[in-house]
Amino acid sequence: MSMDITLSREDVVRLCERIEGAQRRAHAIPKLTDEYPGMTIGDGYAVQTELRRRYVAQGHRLVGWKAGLTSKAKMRQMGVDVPSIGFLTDRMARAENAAISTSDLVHPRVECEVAFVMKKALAGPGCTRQDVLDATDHVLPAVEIIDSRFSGFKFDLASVVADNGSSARFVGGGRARCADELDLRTLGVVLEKNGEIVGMGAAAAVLGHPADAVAMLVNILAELGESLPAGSFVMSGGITEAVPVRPGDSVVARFQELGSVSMRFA
Ligand code: OOG
Ligand code: MG
Repeated sequence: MSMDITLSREDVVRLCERIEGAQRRAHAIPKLTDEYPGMTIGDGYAVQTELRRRYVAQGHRLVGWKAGLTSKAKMRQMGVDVPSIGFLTDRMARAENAAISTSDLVHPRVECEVAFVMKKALAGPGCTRQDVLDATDHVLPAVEIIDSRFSGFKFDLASVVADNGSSARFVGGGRARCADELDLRTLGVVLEKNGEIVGMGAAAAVLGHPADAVAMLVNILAELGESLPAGSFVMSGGITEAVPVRPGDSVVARFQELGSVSMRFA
């Protein structure tokens, strides 16, 4: 994975403004590599870092990070075979059972994920599954609402990284549990939309163990010169394919051992 930056500072800022505009106005834009075919993953992260800097400067609070494209189901669905990371802010969080507006989103999709809340800071390189489990305060079930800003939800890794991994909203809920009381590989989840089962899987779908996805995230953070602070909320990546939602839909993710997370869309 090349973290080399080939774009000029001016181009990074220009692309960041384009992404920020698309996120704010909820309108789709062509993927960035249509104009910059030579964009690297490093360029994507440079744009994402600039986006994070701007949101923080505007008063958004960084609450954690997400790993993406960590399961075969997601990689197959999106045609990308390398995981990515993105940042999460307080403005993206929604309460359990909330009505989530779709008028400020382009084409939202939901996915079920295991979330980790950290009691200790973690820094890479070389972060392992065991390091993650030792630093975890508790795990909880979560639903991520992703929303690519790219037309047709079609992109490549450099573009989706620049768009902060399609991050849009997230809902944590259910029951918080200590990670060492559970087998996080065999933990099952069923995703229901309007009372019908639309996806199911086990958390092992995420890189063999969801804590491995968090370790990978910490190691990518190290390549960006960042670390994971204590107190961070971390989503480990969609277990099943993401499912499109529209106004009027209700969604429940039922996790074995961890309870369920519900929301509806307006
Ligand atoms: C990229 C974000 C993927 C996940 O959990 O795999 C992601 C996308 O599919 O738009 O959040
Ligand atoms: Mg996700």
